[in-house]
Amino acid sequence: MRKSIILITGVNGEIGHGLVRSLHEEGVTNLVGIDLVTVDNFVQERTQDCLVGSILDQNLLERINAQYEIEAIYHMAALLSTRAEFSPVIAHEVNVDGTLKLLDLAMEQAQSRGKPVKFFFPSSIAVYGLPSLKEKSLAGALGEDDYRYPQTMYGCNKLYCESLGNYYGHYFKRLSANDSKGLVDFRAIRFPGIISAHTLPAGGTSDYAPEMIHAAAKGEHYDCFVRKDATIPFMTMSDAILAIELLMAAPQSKLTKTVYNVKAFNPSAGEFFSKVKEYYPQADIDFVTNDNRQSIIDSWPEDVNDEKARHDWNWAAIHDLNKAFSDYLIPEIRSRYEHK
Ligand code: AKB
Repeated sequence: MRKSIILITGVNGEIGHGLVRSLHEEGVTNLVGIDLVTVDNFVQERTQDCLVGSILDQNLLERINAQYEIEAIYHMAALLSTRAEFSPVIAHEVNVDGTLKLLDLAMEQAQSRGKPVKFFFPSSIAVYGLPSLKEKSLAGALGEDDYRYPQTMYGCNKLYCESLGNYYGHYFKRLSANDSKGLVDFRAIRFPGIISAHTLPAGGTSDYAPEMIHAAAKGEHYDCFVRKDATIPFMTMSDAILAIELLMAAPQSKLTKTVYNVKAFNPSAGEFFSKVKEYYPQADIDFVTNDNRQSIIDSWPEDVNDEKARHDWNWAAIHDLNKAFSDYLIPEIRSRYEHK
């Protein structure tokens, strides 16, 4: 008999760590992870098994399919926006071909189990593309159907994978005699920049905020690569995990969309810097704009409308900017670096 598991790809990544932490705290004991690297002890101790390999390795996925019965997949493995701009073809292979392979695994599992497999997909505000700062300012908070003109390979990947997930969930092999509708229960959130107290991001363009506060906490100099007026939405990692869990726990009948916006706070980089200085007056931070990375931030929305998530699955961020610092970032970051 195959063991029933929950599969997390990119398990050693930022959101992977947050998911493992939260699901383990809730008593989930059948977590299996995949990552390109050997996972750290934190993940190892909280998972039933961790497989080192690529989501593109069909033999690995076949092994997983044979060995396990998958209840749900949290597909976190991806190349983020900055890294994807340096390696766009590899990004497409990982972000799109990898997602297609995982969707196909979910479908095969659901068909053999005879019941749906839940599939969480982390999309991104990178699917949006504003053509100018003026239009970004006029557009304000974007709804899910606004300005879906991505200007990065990562954003293109995420937007197409949203459509792939919708296809697998509602239209898979629609000329076949077998009805697969609903077997892959695809659910996605377009995440803003995410700030974790426990981990640092790798290869994102929104990384300036987490990099700034972690550098301040470590007493290190930091050159912020965006202008002080650069503005995009952010949320804490704990709120990102809360959003995932609320969406995945929602009855399918309550969901009017497969892809949702969520929001928490949207400070400018200068406002974020001021907040950091409140807690770290000695923070040694300069603003040295990288025009290319800035152009990506300028194409992303200054805010998003998350009323659909609020209505369908009772989403509400716990941390606004002030609470993000006072209740999450500062206490957790201090304990992280003071123990070092
Ligand atoms: C990135 O910066 O690429 C990601 C994102 C906003 O999706 N953190």
